[in-house]
Amino acid sequence: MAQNGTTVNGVSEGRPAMPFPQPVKVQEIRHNKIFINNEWHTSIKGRTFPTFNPATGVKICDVEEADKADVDKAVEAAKAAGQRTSPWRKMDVSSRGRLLHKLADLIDRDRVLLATLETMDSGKPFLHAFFIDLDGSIKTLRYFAGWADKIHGKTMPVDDSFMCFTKHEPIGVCGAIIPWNFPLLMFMWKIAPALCCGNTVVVKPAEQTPLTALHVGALIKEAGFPPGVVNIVPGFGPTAGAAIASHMGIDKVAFTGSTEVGQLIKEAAAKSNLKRVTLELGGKNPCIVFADSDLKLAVEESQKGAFFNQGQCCTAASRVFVEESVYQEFVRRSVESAKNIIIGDPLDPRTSHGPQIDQQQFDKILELIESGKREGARLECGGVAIQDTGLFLQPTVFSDVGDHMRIAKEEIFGPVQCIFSFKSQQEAIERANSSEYGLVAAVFTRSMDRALAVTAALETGTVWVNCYNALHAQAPFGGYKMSGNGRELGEYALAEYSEVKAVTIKLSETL
Ligand code: NAD
Ligand code: NW8
Repeated sequence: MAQNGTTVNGVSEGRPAMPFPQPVKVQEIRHNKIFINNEWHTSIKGRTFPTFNPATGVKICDVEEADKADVDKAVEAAKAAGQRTSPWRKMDVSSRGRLLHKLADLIDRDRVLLATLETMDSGKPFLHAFFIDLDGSIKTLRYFAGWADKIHGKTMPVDDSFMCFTKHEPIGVCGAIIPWNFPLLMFMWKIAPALCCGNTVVVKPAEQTPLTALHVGALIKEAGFPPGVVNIVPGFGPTAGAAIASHMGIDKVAFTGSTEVGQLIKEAAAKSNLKRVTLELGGKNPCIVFADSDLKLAVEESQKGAFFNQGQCCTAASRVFVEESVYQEFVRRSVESAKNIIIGDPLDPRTSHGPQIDQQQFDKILELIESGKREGARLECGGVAIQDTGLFLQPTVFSDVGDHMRIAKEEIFGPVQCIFSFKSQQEAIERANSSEYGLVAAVFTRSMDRALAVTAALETGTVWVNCYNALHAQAPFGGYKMSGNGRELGEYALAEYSEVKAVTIKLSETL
């Protein structure tokens, strides 16, 4: 199955000159239970669920299945650990930062094992897991570790007879519901800001990919976090996930996943205790390529944007708008390059494209590809499964896509790049913005004036100029419109995990 060609996601440029890291042989899965109070628990109902390797279809292991009663137990532990007089709340805030750094050290120590587990459970290529997911996870932890002793309030000048200041306090118990596309990285995006602000957490990994989060449970204990600060409840959405969203003892919930479930979460939060909600949902992200751009760069970056992680990214570059005069050339180069992507065993370091996560997603993608063909888009390459290989799909490029087609409007969450042609800047902006989503956008041009003008007009939470998927722990990430509420990463994330207390003191003496 492996063919020669370029890699899709830029890992090749970033590789050190030393030999590639190799996955380890995993003989047995050590952590497959519910993690509460720094201890491993079996499910109260006595149930387990299997987790599969999407590259082979083989079951990796069974995992203890958390349901509402197990979530209740985890919330009790988190509540106790976050009490005002608890070790976690009384801890010197710099020590909180040191614990987060210690966790980052342990993740770095177990990096090869964690990358291997991530690849086995999610199907993403091992080198991507090693260089992107592990790197991003460690950077996220270290970035928020640095904030732990810098969560400052402000002093407000009022009139002479009052002293008025704010304190930023933890919200309390924070629930987190994690998707399967970046299981470890999304776990860190949730727990790192929550913990640096002094909260405690109850986290539900996706049912498809619980293994790396559970290994990190063991590392959280080893790092020395007090019991109950982090609790992990592997299980399904409608049971464990819904129990978190509607729990009266959870003060905030952070969710990454589908728009439909995002709506359910907000509804459950409203109907229970009005818990705070942050949502990272989907996107139908536009990438605008002007004729004055570096075309080689634009082809490469937009392709990485479309196919990275088998297209299973909320940031996927799924609508590429190319200026008319370079459109044919852009399509030709994109197709040539898409045909060279190395598809194969995700544990093989040469592989840059693995399987889709499960049969349901696979079927949904093929159905959308069929709709694209039916509605008259031009299938340039791919569009089919790789024979007899389960969940592997060929990177697919459609040209001549019309804005009214389903593939132009719906999130596909698979390796499908849709290329459109445009005539004017104004037209490109209007078409880019004509979506209910507003997560990210990219602009390719050599003119910085144009880049800034277009950036100002785009209705998205992130705009990348002459790059794609350029995420950093320091920069806020989140959606406009139906792509979500709130921001993760960066200083902005701290506001999502803090309550603000205004203190006003009447002064009896003024001079
Ligand atoms: P999903 O939204 O169902 O799953 C995400 C998480 O939510 C999982 O942990 C799941 O167990 C949980 N969940 C599911 N139902 C729930 C409920 N009723 N209450 C609380 N939690 C619940 O996503 P999916 O079904 O795995 O994928 C469907 C589509 O969602 C994909 O095709 C894609 O379009 C989108 N998606 C987006 C992202 C993203 O990063 N934004 C990630 C995964 C999926
Ligand atoms: C957090 C994340 C990153 C990082 C680097 C490179 C390529 C792709 C992604 C990425 C801190 C520091 C670095 C990526 C990750 C998640 C999504 C989409 C792309 N993240 N990266 Cl949803």
